[in-house]
Amino acid sequence: MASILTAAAARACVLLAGAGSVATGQVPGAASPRTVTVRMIDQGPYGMAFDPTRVTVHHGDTVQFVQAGNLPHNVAFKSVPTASNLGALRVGPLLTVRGETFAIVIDGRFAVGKHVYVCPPHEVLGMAGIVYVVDGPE
Ligand SMILES: [Cu+2]
Repeated sequence: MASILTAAAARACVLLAGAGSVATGQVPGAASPRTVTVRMIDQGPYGMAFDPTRVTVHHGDTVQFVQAGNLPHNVAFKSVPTASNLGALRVGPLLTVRGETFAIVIDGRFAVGKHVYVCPPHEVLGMAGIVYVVDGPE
């Protein structure tokens, strides 16, 4: 009797585990956090660029900037929604070594909307980008 109950309980656990993995991976609108990579490159029409120039993210996602060039680059937010409160995130560190990264978690400091940033040393060359923060499913 006891062994039958144990087997039934084990089957129930397997079913629950299966349902859990489906829920986190497949249900539309329940996307798990993503990491979006933006490369800082010494290329593009004006010599310096963020690649891609525009990314769209949800709260919980991470935007990871990667130094992929030879000149120092950084990220400074220039125009953000009024409700955003970036604090110390407003100006990131200067990345000087190829492969160096700077990751930003899109948390409550970021309001929904358009966040325009530049690389201050190369702003005059058009090195700029946009992080769009959206809610809900893509
Ligand atoms: Cu730059």
